[in-house]
Amino acid sequence: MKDLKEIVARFDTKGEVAEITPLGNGLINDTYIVKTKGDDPDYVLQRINHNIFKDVDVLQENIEAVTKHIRKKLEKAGEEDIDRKVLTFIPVKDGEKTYYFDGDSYWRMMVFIPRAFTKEAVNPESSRNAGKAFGEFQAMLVDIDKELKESIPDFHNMEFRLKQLREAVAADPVGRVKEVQPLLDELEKRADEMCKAERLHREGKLPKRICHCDTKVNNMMFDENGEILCVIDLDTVMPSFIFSDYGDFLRTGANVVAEDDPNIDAVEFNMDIFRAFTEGYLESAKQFLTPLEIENLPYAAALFPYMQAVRFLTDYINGDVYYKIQYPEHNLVRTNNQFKLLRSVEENTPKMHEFIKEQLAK
Ligand code: GN1
Ligand code: MG
Repeated sequence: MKDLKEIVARFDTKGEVAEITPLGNGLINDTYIVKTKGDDPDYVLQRINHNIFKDVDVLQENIEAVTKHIRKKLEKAGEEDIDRKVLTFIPVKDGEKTYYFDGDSYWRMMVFIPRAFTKEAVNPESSRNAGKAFGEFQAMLVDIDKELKESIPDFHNMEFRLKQLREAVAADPVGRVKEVQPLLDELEKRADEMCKAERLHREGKLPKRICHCDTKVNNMMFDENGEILCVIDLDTVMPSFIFSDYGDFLRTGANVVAEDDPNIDAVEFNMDIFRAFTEGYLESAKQFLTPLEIENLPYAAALFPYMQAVRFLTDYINGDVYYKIQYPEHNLVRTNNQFKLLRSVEENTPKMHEFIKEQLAK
């Protein structure tokens, strides 16, 4: 892998590269682990998907501001092992920027966190910890002094996502609309209700806060004892409704199967995960959440499978231009999976409200 070694050489890293191999299964960027010889740290190398992150300066400025702010908070709190609790980005040699442009692609590097693991599935205990961790992540960023920009404009804006779907349907570039019409009808039926957050925001009732916006289960690092070390994949950290982080975790964590499992009958929303995660999240986030935000947590649990179904279906109709796919129907399978999850959330909504009420009364 000569080329990748040349990229690595542009960054101000320590040690001599031993090997570079692919890492993880993100749908957007290309990720590698860079192992070094001896005791020097290993690194993560990423090719940033520039089609999606159009402004790499904004992207990296956001990430640097957030990681620096969190580092300061951890130091102030007297935490140990801080290098494993927040990501460290490496500047280029003789420069300040934390990315390198090779004339074609944008690259960045961070320190690989040793003895840490990601998970593709969670149990109630790790979900409770995850809830706390994401609540703490949001809480730590409440007083960040830098104003973050949207690294992807309108990323979790439901009205915008529906507009994209409707444009794709009108254009029908690869002739797939006919086959998905029943799904489109189901999604349209719920469209108004699902755009509630945008309306509340316009009415001045719902704030935007700094959120992670990609709180998939596999975006958390656990230590050898199953404790959460930190939250990773910070590309989408930006101002959003807190629903983003609460809802997107449940979308992945509480689905009893993977988001692309083709066995749609098996898809179900796991209420044990919901209860544990909500308990953990409220524990750390109750301090800053408004009553309206709390009241709408069940809405957030529905919003994210819905939004993801809209996004996957839009990509399917557009001919698979956004998400990496492994086979031609992949985005359709993902859509059906997320829609089934939404139905399961809808069935459980009254129970969710009850549970949250109980939690607040405690
Ligand atoms: C993408 O990068 P990754 O795979 O963690 C996507 C998320 C989706 C997710 C669906 C920038 O996340 O918004 O929820 O796929 N990220 C972007 O699996 O679009
Ligand atoms: Mg990821």
